[in-house]
Amino acid sequence: MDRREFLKTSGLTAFSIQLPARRLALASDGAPADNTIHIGTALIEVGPQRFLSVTAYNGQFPGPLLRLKEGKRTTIDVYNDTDVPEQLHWHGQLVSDSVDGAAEERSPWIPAHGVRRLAFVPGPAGFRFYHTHVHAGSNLDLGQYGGEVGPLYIEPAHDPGSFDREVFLTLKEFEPFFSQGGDMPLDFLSPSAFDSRLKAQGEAAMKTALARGMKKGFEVGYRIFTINGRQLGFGEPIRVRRGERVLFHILNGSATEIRSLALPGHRFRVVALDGNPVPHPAEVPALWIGTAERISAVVEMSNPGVWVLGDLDDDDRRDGMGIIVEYAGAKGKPIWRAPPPFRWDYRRFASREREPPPPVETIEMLFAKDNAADQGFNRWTINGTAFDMRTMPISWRLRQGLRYRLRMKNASDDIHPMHLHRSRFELVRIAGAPIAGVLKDVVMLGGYQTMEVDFTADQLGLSLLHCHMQLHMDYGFMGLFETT
Ligand SMILES: [Cu+2]
Repeated sequence: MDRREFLKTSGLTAFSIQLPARRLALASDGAPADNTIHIGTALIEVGPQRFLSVTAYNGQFPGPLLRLKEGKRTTIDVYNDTDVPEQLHWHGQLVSDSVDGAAEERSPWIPAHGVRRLAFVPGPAGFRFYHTHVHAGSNLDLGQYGGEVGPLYIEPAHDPGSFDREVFLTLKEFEPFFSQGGDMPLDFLSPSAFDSRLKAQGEAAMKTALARGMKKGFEVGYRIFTINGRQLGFGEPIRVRRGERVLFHILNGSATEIRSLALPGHRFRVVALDGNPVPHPAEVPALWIGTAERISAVVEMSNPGVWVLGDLDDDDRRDGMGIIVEYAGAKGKPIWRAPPPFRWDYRRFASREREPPPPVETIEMLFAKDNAADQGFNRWTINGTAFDMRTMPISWRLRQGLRYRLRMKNASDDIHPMHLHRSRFELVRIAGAPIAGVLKDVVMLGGYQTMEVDFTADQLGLSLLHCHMQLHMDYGFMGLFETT
């Protein structure tokens, strides 16, 4: 279904079930919901007198921090005040496919100018988030290119550890544009070894395409970069005191980008990845965060001054990707210093003892890029097939309660943040190297590398696997599991 067809169909649907929104919301039991979200156009001030018009949650960016209690059932009314049907996805939570918020899983739409009441039991505990799950394709006003991203924290039954306070940071770019070819950082992951067969395959495909006179497929770039919706230097700094331990919950809310972050003169003690406590908390000088990944890290404030907590990329930091950290009593211009060379390695946080149990089955997946094959956009395939949005076929059938292994082979030079809905997976092998105990819902798969992850199919129904880059998922990089 292309964009026009989609709007035609969904427009009809929306028309037939428009109105009366408020009555619908109260229909179930007459009581107001625990939380309310309004999807609508908002003006957000990202810099001095620089206002952007974007679709957002409750008129703000990021959306409101939702704090839910693990295991305590909650209700949320989601009003859609726009002209386009919406899906609101509860990223990282183990909820049913009717609530999860993905059309591919047959979650009902939140109709245009309509409302849907959602009821679910939040979990697991930790740092999650919520975002739109609408197909954007070539329309940069739709999907996660706008402002439909918000942090969500599920209070654990037990105390997560010692810190003095929490700071939530949402990283997000605005004013997207298309270009032919991009400049994504590719050389920061460890292990860094390429698989020569995947490389040969990917390079041959690219060579064939370019020999046919094709240009490179479209990539997305941005003009504005923000943390919590504000460019570096605009808005309030993070005010700290010497000796304080600050727990940062950092969300990469980007539609397509991988981000990095450093705070000169300080180190991050990573305690959780994607909201899940890591077996081996470890200190690092910088963070690398794939699209939709989250990192929770404690910083001990032991170096008084005024500092820039910012992206390692000079251009992106200049365009706003940073926030000032200011010690009480400190004065002067905020200081940025690049950290020492450093590679991001999930194994640093892994268990040293654990042996992952064997799976009942290993599911092989080959990811490939068909350069500029879809009206100038790269088409993405899993095992040779681009996901068909009209038929939304089921690719893999699973039995409930069994442990499966995904062997994901990347025959492209891009890094793909791979996301599995309604589940958490354990990393078991990265580019041939073993790893155990790190639970995630998004993981960066390196260019021309293979990664293996295990998960237990404990959620009945449909679960979507996809690359979390909007541009990749919209052009085929998705697949569906059904668990019975
Ligand atoms: Cu991708």
